[in-house]
Amino acid sequence: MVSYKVMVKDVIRKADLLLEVVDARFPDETRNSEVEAEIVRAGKPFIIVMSKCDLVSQKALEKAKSRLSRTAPTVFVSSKERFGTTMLRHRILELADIKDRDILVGSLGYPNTGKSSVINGVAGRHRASTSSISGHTKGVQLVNAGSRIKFIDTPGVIPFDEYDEYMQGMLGIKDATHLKDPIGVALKIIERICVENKTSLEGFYKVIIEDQDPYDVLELIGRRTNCLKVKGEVDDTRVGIRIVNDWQRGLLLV
Ligand SMILES: Nc1nc2c(ncn2[C@@H]2O[C@H](COP(=O)(O)OP(=O)(O)O)[C@@H](O)[C@H]2O)c(=O)[nH]1
Ligand SMILES: [Mg+2]
Repeated sequence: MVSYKVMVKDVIRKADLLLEVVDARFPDETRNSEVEAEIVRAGKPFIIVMSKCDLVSQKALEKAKSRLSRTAPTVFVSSKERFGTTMLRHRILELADIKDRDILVGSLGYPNTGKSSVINGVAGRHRASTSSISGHTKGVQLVNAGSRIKFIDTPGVIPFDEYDEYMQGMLGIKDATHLKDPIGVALKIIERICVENKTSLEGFYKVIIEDQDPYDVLELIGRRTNCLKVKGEVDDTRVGIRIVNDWQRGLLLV
């Protein structure tokens, strides 16, 4: 198997411009500094695409954008609610600045961050057949996106064993029931949401959060959702799995 590093380098070398697709719910964790450094080294322009923006409050989005745009132009996209893709197409044409041929745009990012959805959104009705590029790792595809743009869609660029279970849970790569520590992942999710948009968690689980620590919030949600053991104490594992599930299904807004 070709290593992800080889694939990343290869895509960066071939592309005129790169998209780094991050999950807007946790953009800092889904950025990859190694990938960014490699793009800069190759002297290629890149755009940070914050995907799944429908799951994030305007305030949190703006805050993240002001941080990320110090590194590269940053664009918001929601493939679900179909916004941002026209803007992204426009920025691609502007930044690549290639007039005499199609622009080849590589998309990179962790698995499940929304790369394929973003590409489909930009391609829209132009989306033609996809094809594998020979010599590439399985799953790398060329997608025709109509006037002047072609995408290289890649599978997740980071190997599974190189990031921890917390990332696998947050990204939805590993199903909640298969996590070794669903409680730990649930606590991270609670922590994340409480910092940015506590009211969304309160509204969804119908609880009131003051300044308890994440574990107490988990217990609170456990009582509220009736995740209890026979003796009446909270079943932490069950409520943990439930919270991770709700997060992975895009029900919890940041
Ligand atoms: N809520 C929401 N979910 C999205 C959005 N874009 C993608 N998803 C979901 O995220 C998951 C991964 O999307 P996909 O495009 O396959 O990601 P990829 O692995 O990076 O190519 C799928 O379940 C999508 O339905 C979005 O804009 N909003
Ligand atoms: Mg994909």
